[in-house]
Amino acid sequence: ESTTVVVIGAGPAGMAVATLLRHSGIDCVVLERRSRDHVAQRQRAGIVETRAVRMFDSWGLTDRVLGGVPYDGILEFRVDGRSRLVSDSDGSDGPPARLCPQQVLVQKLTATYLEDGGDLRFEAADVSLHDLTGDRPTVRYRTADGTPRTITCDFVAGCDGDHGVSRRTVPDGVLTAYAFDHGIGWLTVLADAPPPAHPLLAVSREGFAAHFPRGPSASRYYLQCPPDDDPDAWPEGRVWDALRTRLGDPGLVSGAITDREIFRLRSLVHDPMRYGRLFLVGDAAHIVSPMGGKGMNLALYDADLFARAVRDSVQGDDTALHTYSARCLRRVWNDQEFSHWLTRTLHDAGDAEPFLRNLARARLDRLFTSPAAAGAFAELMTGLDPAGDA
Ligand code: FAS
Repeated sequence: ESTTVVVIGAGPAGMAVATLLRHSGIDCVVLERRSRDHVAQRQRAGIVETRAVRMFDSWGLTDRVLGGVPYDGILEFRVDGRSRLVSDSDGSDGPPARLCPQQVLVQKLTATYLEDGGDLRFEAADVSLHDLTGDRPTVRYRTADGTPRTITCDFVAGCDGDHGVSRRTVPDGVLTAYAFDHGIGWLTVLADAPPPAHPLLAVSREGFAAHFPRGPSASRYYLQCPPDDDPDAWPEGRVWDALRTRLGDPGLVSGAITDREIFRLRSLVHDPMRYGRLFLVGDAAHIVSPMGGKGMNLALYDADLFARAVRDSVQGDDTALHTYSARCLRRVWNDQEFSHWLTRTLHDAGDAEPFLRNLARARLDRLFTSPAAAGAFAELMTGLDPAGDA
């Protein structure tokens, strides 16, 4: 069996790559280890940033792949209970960002890909990659009933996240990993509770908290906690008490908690994002802390560059394939820096030692009072900053 591209993973990166390739008339096969139901309900990100919306618009796919509602670009900061609204609109033309939960985007990308005749195989087990430095890589896997299958291709798109098989296939010493641990833990809670009027980031001496919309009747909350804290140490009552205190909202309406997990805020970048005919896309190449909402949006950026590069290559021009890694990494580091700046500012402004706390509060004052600082912030929030584009 053979195809042009084998895509490993059917998350945002994999389904964006597959949909854009299919839309370009390029054959590909998607191999996903989990079931369609499992992938369809995995809830994580919630905002498709302005740049990503305009990327889909440039492909003529907005109406088919984007759900949710337009985002008015207003972000609320609450420092010791005092609210300040910051806008991310930079006045440029074109559609705005969208409050589109990640699982809605993945479901719509999947539906679009299948409507266009795409080949998507769920419950593909034991995927392995071979001959990546030759002209025709081979991908092996087992179907759900255990049948071994082999596919030869021109390229492999490693879209299988941070724990996938793609990056692990690259021999030691080829990739350089740049890792950073913020030493901060977040308890993240999904609840059937009314979403806020605007995404809310709250700074308080008790620690950072946030409240984001996740659809018309669901919310995602974050509570800073020790990195090695145990979710069981956070019964419902404690979660809502801490949120009411840190968000400065004694009347916060609660709801049934549908998911909770604790994770460490960490960042990770692998360079280069390519090995032979394997191209790493999204979390398979880089992890960014959720502060600033860049993880999924970087996956969409990589997917766009890779799909365009393959489209050029099948027409005889490999330039974009050769520059893929460097161009993606330029935006990755730009967004890593933004996420790092926001993570440090919003955590130090709360409970860091006094000198760092005053530095962080000075940064927030600058953001709230200087049009130039607000403009730079808006560029970064929307992803429209030129620095990230090679
Ligand atoms: P994914 O991990 O989403 O997808 C990888 C796919 O590959 C999965 O379906 C997996 O099953 C499959 N796979 C893995 N190994 C395989 C194998 N061996 N064979 C076949 N398939 C395999 N990002 C934001 O932009 N904004 C946010 O607000 C935000 N919040 C987040 C909150 C949380 C709690 C978490 C954990 C992440 C958050 N993120 C956020 C980041 C997150 O959305 C990722 O960036 C995004 O899922 C990346 O998409 P993919 O690269 O497709 O990787």
